[in-house]
Amino acid sequence: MESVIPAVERLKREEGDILLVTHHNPDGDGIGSMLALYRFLKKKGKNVRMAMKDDSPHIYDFLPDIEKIEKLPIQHKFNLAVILDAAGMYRADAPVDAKEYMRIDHHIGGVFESINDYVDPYASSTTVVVGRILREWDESCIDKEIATCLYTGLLTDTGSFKHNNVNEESFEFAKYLVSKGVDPSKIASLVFERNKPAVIHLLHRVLSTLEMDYGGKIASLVVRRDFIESTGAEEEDTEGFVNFARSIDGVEVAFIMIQKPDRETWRVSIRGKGKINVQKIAKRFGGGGHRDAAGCRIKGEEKEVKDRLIQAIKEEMNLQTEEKIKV
Ligand SMILES: [Mn+2]
Repeated sequence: MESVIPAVERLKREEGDILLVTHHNPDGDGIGSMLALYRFLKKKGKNVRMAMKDDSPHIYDFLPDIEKIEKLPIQHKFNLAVILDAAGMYRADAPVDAKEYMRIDHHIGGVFESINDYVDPYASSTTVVVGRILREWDESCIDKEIATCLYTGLLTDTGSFKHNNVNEESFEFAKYLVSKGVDPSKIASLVFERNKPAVIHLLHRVLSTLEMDYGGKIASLVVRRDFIESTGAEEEDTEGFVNFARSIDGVEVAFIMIQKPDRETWRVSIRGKGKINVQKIAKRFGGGGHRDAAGCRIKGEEKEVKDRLIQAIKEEMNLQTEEKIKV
């Protein structure tokens, strides 16, 4: 029987070599969806490889086949290249040479790579989309290892089932994966409870920079370069720190400014809590993202950059409040 999902038909048909890739600075969803699809395609006898530009964060080192992920760029022309969990091939951040491209994802908008793309912005993770593909194709091939990769993407992209992208399908899918042998408690512990002491020392220093503005509606944190250097942590260890600012009662917008090694560029992550669309704030500085999570890069002195951000957030809050009143 023919599948109703074009991506399934396209992958079934492919007899040549396939490359799976994910975005740079890879996360649990990008890595999990790539590994799950890889293992499944191998079982189907396909000639498949995986690659990405950056190293995987150490918290995902327990995922099966993670050691088989190669580094981009690869000097080879593939028949088909599939990018997972990204708004387009450009997000690989390295050249990928193939006769044909395909995108499997859950981001809003993005690049159309081919008629075989499978993008559902309502899916809470890319692993949900990959799960639909695998179940449609051959459920009997989904083993405990594949289910573990799929669950890890679901768990991390929903912020442990806390974000506003969680829906009925998230729990149905989780239930299905548990029926395939997934151990939710073990995975949560492997992903979230293996911090190095240096990360907690870094967090301690970052939390001491907490500032509240605009009557407690804006909370900010700063990661200065010397915090990272003196604690022996890595820049990627700051992932999620912004959520401490966001968690404060009354905060509507939280942001964290991370100083890059050149000391004049700041990578900014902005988080909302449903009230304010933070994507619009990031866009003012040439960045982008989602409604509740966005980012951008700004150059300048710490104080000057922070003031510009707070000014932009205040303006955007007033604008968006006015819009709501008009409606
Ligand atoms: Mn994702």
